[in-house]
Amino acid sequence: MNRDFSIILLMIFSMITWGCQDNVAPTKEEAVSTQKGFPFWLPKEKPKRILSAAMERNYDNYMAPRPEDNELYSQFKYTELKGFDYHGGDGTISRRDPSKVIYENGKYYVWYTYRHTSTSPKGAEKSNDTIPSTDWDLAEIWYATSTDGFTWEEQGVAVPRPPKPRVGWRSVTTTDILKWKGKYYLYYQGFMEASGKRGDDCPVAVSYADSPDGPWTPHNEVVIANGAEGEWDQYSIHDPYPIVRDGKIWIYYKSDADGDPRLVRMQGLAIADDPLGPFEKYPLNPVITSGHETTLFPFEQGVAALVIKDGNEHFTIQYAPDGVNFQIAAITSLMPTAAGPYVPDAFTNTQNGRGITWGVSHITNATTWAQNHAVLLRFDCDLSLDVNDPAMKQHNN
Ligand code: AAL
Repeated sequence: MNRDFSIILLMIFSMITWGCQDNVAPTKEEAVSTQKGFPFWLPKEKPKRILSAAMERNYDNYMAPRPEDNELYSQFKYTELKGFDYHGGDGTISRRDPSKVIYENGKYYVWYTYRHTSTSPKGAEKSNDTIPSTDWDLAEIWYATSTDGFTWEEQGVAVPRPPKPRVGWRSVTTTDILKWKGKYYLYYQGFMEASGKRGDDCPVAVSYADSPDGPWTPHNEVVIANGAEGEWDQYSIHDPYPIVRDGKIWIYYKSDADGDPRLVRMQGLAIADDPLGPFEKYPLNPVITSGHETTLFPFEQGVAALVIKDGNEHFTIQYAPDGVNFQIAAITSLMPTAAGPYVPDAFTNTQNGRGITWGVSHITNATTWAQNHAVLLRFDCDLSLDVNDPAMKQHNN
């Protein structure tokens, strides 16, 4: 090897070594002691130095400073479900607003709003006894079962529209399931008028059964009523979503402005000792200022919420250690609409919620404001604390 070549090799080696040394992370003490600019990596713990507002927020507002370490951050994957017919997508059949998925009798169950009408929705003006105003008008609650969460067998009606003037005679929609002391309860919106003609100002009704296959007995009484005039939930109680917490039934719900420009969609909570009520509304309602349909699940000692479209904090995942004081834990995108997750510990009164990895959501074909029809989809995500936990693993695919 000639001398010049050896010198070049030595220079290259020194440059590499120098570069490596430069990339060695300083200790925490070194990072704290220097105020000369932020290190290029993101320390897990908030540095004890003056931070910009954005960096302060990055440590204070989320569950971890990097989404990769944030257990409440996830992206979402969608898969078409097998087993549902939509009549060529002509808008005469719709399935939307699925419940949580539960696992009983060796299979998964999901309930949803099912509309099968002679025409697609035509808006409030043109609606009548057989023509729906919106996608969720003239609907019933149907259910389906599956052994793998991808291929479903539609089982038929669970809750039909009751005769007029009972609650829900015009439409029963947007249901969710509770299992309590061996019995099953479906909570749903009971329309007394077509959607679009103030029928959306509806309260919550409930039916109960000894088996998830029914038969379902309607309670025939409003179980969560609209708020008094001027209250945030005066117009509607939508998207009832029960979980069991502190030994009681906690139902989160959405209220809607229904055209009142002073109001926005927000989410509140009502709590009862008995599934048929009385439900007491939480005094600090609303507890979530954003989002559309409600989707929540026990997470560690608290409750996590998928907060999708609508409101300043849309497309966030939020967490409340006490189930009521929610903070933004993560910001994400393409979140599942009207998600009904598989929540193994929704009714176990857990103080150590394990999270979710999949569920059923819907997607709408919004050709007009009235919406042509909606389709159920499977979503997968990683919002689970431990996918290897036997309770999660048992039924996860
Ligand atoms: C949904 C839900 C409620 C509304 C309508 C049908 O996605 O928020 O159910 O009433 O839209």
